[in-house]
Amino acid sequence: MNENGLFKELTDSMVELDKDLVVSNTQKAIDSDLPSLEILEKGLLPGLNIIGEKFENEEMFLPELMKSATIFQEAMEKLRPVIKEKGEVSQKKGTVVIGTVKGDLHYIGKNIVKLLMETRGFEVFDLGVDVDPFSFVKKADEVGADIIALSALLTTTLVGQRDVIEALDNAGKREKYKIMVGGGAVTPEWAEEIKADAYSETAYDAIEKAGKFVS
Ligand code: B12
Repeated sequence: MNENGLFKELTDSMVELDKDLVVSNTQKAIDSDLPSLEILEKGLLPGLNIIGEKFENEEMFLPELMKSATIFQEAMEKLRPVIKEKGEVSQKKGTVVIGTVKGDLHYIGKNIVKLLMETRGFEVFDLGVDVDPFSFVKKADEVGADIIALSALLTTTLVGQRDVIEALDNAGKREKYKIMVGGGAVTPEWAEEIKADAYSETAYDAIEKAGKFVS
């Protein structure tokens, strides 16, 4: 089977929520020496996007959404070591504090950004999900971060990104850190409105921009 066929099979098995097939298709793609980031971006993530659309159209419901996240994590167990192994092992480039903002429990995208940043030599402190603004500021101060990276997937939690920027402003620390924002709900307009230093639609773009901030 050609690589597009393999990616499609992977996407389809994700949408069908067939855990065993997703895991075996991921392994098949790895064994076929397909680039690990493409396995992620052309195989697994399109599947999650379709599931998101089906959820929106009420063709799938919360239990299926939850199942998709679990299956995705299983596939990542296979893919993560390959991404790490093939990533550049470079000198430490900079320090990042990352997290998903208050009220938001989505972490898949954040974890991908974290993983790619680590493979590019960043030291990443991950605060997890549902993180309040002051925890971001506290951790960034503690570790001397260069960048604070804020993920938000819900339109209702976007404000959490602005809250972090305001908390920094109020503490007179805004200039100390570059603020990167991303996650499904974020738009370039929103990033501009809250005066974030960078917005990225993909994890790959995020590491390119992060690299520029510390070079
Ligand atoms: C899986 C999933 C869940 C899982 C999350 C599991 C987990 N632990 O993460 C569960 C089941 C828990 C869940 C719950 C809910 N979800 Co949900 N979920 C999704 C789904 C299907 C996939 C999300 C995902 O991981 N995408 C894949 C990742 C890789 O994409 P990503 O996060 O956008 O990340 C990429 C970029 O954005 C970027 N990036 C991400 N973060 C960052 C950060 C920075 C700094 C940068 C630079 C870049 C960056 O890099 C990543 C890789 O390229 C989406 C649909 C979709 N298409 O996104 C809905 C979706 C996000 N969920 C939605 C909703 C409504 C909910 C619930 C409210 C449902 C409910 N009624 O309870 C709850 C909310 C819970 C909460 N308080 O957070 C809606 C949001 C609508 C909106 N705009 O507000 C979506 C869009 C589905 C839909 N179409 O309706 N969800």
